[in-house]
Amino acid sequence: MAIELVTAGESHGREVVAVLSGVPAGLRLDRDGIDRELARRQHGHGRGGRQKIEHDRVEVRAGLRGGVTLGSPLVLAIPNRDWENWAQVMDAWQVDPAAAARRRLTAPRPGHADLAGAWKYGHDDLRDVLERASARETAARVAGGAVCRQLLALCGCEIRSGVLALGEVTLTEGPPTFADLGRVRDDSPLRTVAPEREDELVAAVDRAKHAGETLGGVVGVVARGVPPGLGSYARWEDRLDGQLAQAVMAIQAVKAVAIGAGIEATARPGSRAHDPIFPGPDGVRRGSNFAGGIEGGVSNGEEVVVRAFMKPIATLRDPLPSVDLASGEATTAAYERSDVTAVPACGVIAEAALAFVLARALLAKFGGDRIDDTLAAIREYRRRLGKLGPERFVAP
Ligand code: EPS
Repeated sequence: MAIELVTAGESHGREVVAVLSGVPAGLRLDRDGIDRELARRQHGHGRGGRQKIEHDRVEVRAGLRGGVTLGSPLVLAIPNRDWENWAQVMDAWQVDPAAAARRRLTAPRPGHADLAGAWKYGHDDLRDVLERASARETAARVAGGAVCRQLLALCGCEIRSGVLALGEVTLTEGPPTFADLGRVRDDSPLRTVAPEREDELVAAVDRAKHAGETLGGVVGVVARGVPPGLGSYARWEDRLDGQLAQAVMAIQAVKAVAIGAGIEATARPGSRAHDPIFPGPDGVRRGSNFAGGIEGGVSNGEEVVVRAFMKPIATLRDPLPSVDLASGEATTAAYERSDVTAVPACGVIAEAALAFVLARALLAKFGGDRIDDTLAAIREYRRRLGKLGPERFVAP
């Protein structure tokens, strides 16, 4: 049974929820570990007023007994503290339909889901789109990803991320390594790979805020200890790079994803775009990792390297031209409040995306209704690969 992650909840509703099914039984969950991931996601210079209200904490509502997974679906809820301030708006149609009609949002923001969402679902109040399109939903993805991360940690796999570029400032060109991301400090203002240059970036965020602007950027995410053989070339939809790209691209405002040196390699000759294979005393060794740990849609035991490219947030204090969908007249887009940038958070969310996809691929290969069975299958596989397996692959 494949592991699945469904999220639910509106940004200003009671809570956001993750339902994670297919996790093996017998996994001792570290609830504080989930909360730590949630706190990492909330951190970052440039977040808006909402983050002063929310202090995300997970409530595990199902799937756990005595702190250990049962093999049944996990229900992870994160209450929205801001809900109290919005309860009337959220339920206005019940309380006072006439007032609700007057409060309708009808000026879609360019770059947001507002317009296409209103057309698609037939909503005449854009709140009915934005409440679910909001990146608040990523709190649930991070909670689900945190469980996957704990499962992966048992299997010897770790994930890191960091900001590589913000607005016009590029801190590092090309794909990062796991070691590069070891420089990122979660308690620093922007979680960058170059802490010594963060002041420069903090100033850029402040300038953007002053100007009513928003900033995009690039994050790098790297997983180390991924067993070889996850994903498959045999069916296009099983290709690991395709699955990772889908999960990372599905993060709000991400518009491009690269695996390894996927972008840079386009301008190189083939002899400098691939990673030579050498024999070694402890297994097969690679001369480089341009492939980002994936060849033919299959993990090869090297670090899995992903970059996500995030556009600037679409909610602008000085809004762009729009059309009032109630009157058909020209207007400017709606504005309530906004973050200046959420690029540091994007890294944490992308870690969760990798954790989910890698855990799903790992369970697809090794199975296991109980976590001990999964670990035993990985050890057996390591034994089978022997001295001609990847030297980096160390079984748990
Ligand atoms: C978001 C808009 C802002 C962000 C929100 C994502 O929320 P609000 O409209 O309440 O000010 O703060 O992100 C979160 C709440 C979060 O926890 O990440 C949007 O439109 O996507």
